[in-house]
Amino acid sequence: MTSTPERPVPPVVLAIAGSEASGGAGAQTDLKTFHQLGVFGCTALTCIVSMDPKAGFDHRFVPVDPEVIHDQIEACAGVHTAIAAVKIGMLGTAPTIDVVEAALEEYRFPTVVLDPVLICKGQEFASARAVDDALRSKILPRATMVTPNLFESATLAGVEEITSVEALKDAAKRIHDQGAPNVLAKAGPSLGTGTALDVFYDGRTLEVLEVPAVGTERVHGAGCTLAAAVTAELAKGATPLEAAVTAKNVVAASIG
Ligand code: PXL
Repeated sequence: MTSTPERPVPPVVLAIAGSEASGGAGAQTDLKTFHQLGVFGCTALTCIVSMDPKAGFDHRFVPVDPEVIHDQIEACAGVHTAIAAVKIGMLGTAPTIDVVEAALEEYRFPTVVLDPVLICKGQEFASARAVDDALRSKILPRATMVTPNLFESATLAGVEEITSVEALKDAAKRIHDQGAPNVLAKAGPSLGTGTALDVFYDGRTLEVLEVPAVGTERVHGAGCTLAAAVTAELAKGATPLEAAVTAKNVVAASIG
């Protein structure tokens, strides 16, 4: 691709994420969001999720062979001369976390956004303590920005549950102290504030970001869209706080 003033080459971003077959979350959502925000997306699939309509839409989860995950990242890094930012979504197993950690070490991508997916649509899919710990110790410190939801914030911060804005602020600080320079701890509509509320913390600035809530339900794929939008905006040169603000507006517009 050649860059011209009329047709500048878009930044390339990589989603290391799971496939969610129905297209409502995961890598499929990431690619749509990347395209919407004018960046070029490529993917390394970590797992295949097929929700089961016969069993309350439970998540049937099949991990991709770690070597194949490695090969996909290698292909993306080889084909594209520069990957401006990486979004990490569902990993789910210890061997997947290990191979992604090794790739982050090898390729030293300049910006890494971690959506620490431990739960989808109310269903905890990776309850194994070892997986939580591996994500916290091996991937979190390599992230430029992390975007946990309430449950994931509680897990990463090591607290029982988060039921107030003050507790969410505290959790964001604890997660920052574990090595993630920018934290966007998401409550969405779940704290009953009548808004979609998230807390941003970068070690100095603590901002409560709110937009009018669209309904009171948690929305499947909203977290993926938010993290993908943050990744796209960072790739285009936004600051982490600017990226968070834009991403919240993108999610609100996509739900409303
Ligand atoms: O929304 C979290 C999520 C992320 N990635 C994949 C998913 C889900 C939830 O269903 O299936 C692949």
